[in-house]
Amino acid sequence: MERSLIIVKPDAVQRGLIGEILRRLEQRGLRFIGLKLMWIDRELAERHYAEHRGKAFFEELLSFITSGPVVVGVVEGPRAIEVTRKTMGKTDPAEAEPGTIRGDLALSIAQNVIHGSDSPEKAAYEISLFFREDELVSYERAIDRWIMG
Ligand code: 3AN
Repeated sequence: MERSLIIVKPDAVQRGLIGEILRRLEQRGLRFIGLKLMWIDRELAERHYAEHRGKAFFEELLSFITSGPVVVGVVEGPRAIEVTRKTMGKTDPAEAEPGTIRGDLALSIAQNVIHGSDSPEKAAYEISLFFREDELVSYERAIDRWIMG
C-alpha cells in the first residue's frame, strides 16, 4: 500500500474543477485519507518545490501555487504514486493523453491543474509538509475488497 500527496492547483480551484479532479482519483479506486482546502504561503511553497530552486521557472512556480486557494489531499492504494501520476497525465498537458486529467482539462505546463508526488521519498516528505499525522484517517471502505484485492 502506498500514499501520495495530491494538490488541486489554484487554476483548477478557480475553474470549479475540484469535484471533477477528486472524482477521477476516487473513481480510479484510490482512497482519500486526508483532504483540506488551504492557501499555500511562500515559505511552504519554497519547501514543497525545493528541488526546482534555481530553475528558470522557479519564481513563476511559486507565484502561481500561492496565487489562490488549493485543495491538498492524501490518497492511498496499491502503487498509489504511479497510479495517480498516470491518471494525471504528463506534466506538459500538450503531451498528456486524452482521458487523463491534464489531457482532458489543461493546456499550459505552468497551469496544469494538479500535482502528484513522484516517488515514495517525495510522497513521505510532501505529506509531512501538508498534514500532521493526526489529520490522516486510517480506515477501510466496504468496497475496498472489490478494488484493492
Ligand atoms: P510534475 O508536477 O508533473 O511532477 P515537475 O515536478 O517536473 O512536474 O514540475 C513541477 C511543476 O513545475 C509542474 N507541475 C509545472 O507546473 C511546473 N513546471 C514544470 N516545467 C515548467 C516549465 N517549463 N515552465 C513553467 N512551469 C513548469
